[in-house]
Amino acid sequence: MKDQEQLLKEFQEKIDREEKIEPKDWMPEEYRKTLIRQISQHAHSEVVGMLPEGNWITRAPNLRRKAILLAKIQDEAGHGLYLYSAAETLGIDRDTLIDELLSGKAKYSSIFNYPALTWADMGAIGWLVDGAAIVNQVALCRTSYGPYARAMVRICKEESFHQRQGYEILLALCRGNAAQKKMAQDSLNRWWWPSLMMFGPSDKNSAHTAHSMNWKIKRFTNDELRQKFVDMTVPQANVLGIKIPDDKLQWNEQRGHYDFGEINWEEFNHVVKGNGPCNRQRLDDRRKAHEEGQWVRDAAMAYAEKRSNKIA
Ligand code: BYC
Repeated sequence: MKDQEQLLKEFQEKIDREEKIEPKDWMPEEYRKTLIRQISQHAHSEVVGMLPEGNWITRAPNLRRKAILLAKIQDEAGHGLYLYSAAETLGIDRDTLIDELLSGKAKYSSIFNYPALTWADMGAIGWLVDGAAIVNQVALCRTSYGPYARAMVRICKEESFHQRQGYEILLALCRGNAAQKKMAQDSLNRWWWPSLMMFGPSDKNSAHTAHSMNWKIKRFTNDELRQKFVDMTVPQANVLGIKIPDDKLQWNEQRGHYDFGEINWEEFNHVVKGNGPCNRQRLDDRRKAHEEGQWVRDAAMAYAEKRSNKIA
């Protein structure tokens, strides 16, 4: 029988060789816990992330926009399901994860605690929020845990369509009349900073980054990904002809990156602690949806039992 030290050594060597860790492989308890935490927070973000856009289905400006928005929101539900399944392979059941979300114990992305006030926000969410999600998730396609990495590959394909549909909404508004362009600008003003916060605390304040990088759960730090997002997004804002609300934003020739202003970390902490503009509403809506969906779960269970009796 191998001792703990030997198991740990072999585990790290496997990760360093870029081999995937699979559900039945030996893994340190901390690795399992970190993954359950991150994957479940990610799954909750996908599910809660349906809410701000869901509010706009009945108010989409035309049938085409409505069909696209519906499809996008359904995709987010699917992403939540892949991710809950990936978390379940680590030995935790879905009911426990959902209870943790509904009781307010589990975190989900801060971004979904901001309100979607205008149609332009559907554009900004697609462009900036899905854009930030892609930057983070493309890196996660190479995460060390097999089921999470495979879920990410599929999610990224859909996410890039989401990002483009958001950008296209804003492009239409920016090519429209003055009021439409103003609406697009206002939306960028409100979503820019919360989008940068999606990448988490700065590296010096990030509790989990060092461990997660060592285990290759995360492939880039929070600040590295945030910088990638800024560098990618500034030229896109220029094409739209709207201004990113940051006076410190400027190209730094020496670094080969954009410099940008300081994030309001007080606001970030406030939102993460449950005190953002929509935290309470989001959880109330999720609880209501869960209660109202009880009959669907009961029906599915009754059907599954009936089928298994027949097979037996
Ligand atoms: N909001 O040590 P850190 C989407 C927490 S949605 C809230 O850096 P880590 C989409 C963090 O959890 C995008 N909490 O942590 C859906 C930790 O708390 P605990 C969701 C945050 O894990 C629909 C503490 O702060 N994407 O795609 O190393 C429509 C310390 O942070 C946030 C993912 O979840 C935040 N923004 O790094 C459109 C991606 N940031 O657990 C789009 C997967 C940090 O100690 N997740 N916290 O209580 C990750 O990549 C990492 O978990 C993070 C944080 C980069 C988010």
